[in-house]
Amino acid sequence: MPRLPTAAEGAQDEAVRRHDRGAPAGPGQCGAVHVQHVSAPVPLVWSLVRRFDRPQCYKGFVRACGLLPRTCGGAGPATGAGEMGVGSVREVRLVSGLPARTSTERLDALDEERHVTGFTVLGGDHRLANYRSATSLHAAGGDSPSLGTIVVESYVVDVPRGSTAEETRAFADTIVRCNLRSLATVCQTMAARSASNGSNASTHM
Ligand code: A8S
Repeated sequence: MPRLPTAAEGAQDEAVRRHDRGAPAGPGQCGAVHVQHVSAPVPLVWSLVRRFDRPQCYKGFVRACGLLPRTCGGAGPATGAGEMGVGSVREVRLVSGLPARTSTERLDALDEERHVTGFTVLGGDHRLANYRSATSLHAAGGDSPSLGTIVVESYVVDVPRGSTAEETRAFADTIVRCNLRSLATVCQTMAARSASNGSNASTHM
C-alpha cells in the first residue's frame, strides 16, 4: 500500500472501526478486512463503487454484467424495470481463465449518504458460496477532501468442503486486492483527467 499522509492514518483506523462488518465469521466460515487509500475525492470513488449494475468498470475479472428483472414486493423504494436498488440481483460473467464463469449476486445495501454498499453471492458455478461483501468510503482527511478516500472492504464466506480457511481466504484476498488496486487506478486517472480539464470533483456526483 502507498504511504498514506499522516492525517489519513488516524482516519484509516477510525474508518475500519466505523465499517459495518455485519455478522462475524461463524464456524465453517472465514473473512477478512481490506483497506485501500485512493487519491481521489469520495464522490468520485462512490460514483464507481455504487454501480452494482456495472462492476466491470473497475473489477478486472468481470467480463459482463446484467441486472435480472425485478420481482414485486422487494425491500427498498420501488424502482422501475432495469433500475437498481436494494434487492436487485445481477448476473456476472467472468473473464476466461478463472475456475468460475458466472456468479449471481444480490444488492444488500446502497446508502448514498453514508457511502456504504454490500452484496451477497446467491449462486454460480464457483466455490465462494454465501460470499458476503461490505464496502464503505471515508474521507481520508476528515474535512480536507484533498487527502482522498479510504475504502474499507470486508467479506465473510463459507469454507468449501475440501479446502482450509487459509486457502479460501488467500483466494478471496487475491481477488479483493486486485479489485481495490484497480479501483484506485481508475479513480486516480479520472481525477487527474478532470483536474487537467479544469473542472472540479462535483462533476462526478
Ligand atoms: C468481488 C469479490 C470476489 C469475487 C469473486 C471475491 C468471483 O467473482 C471471482 C472468482 C470466483 O471463483 C468467485 O467483489 C466469484 O467480486 C472473480 C465468481 C464470486
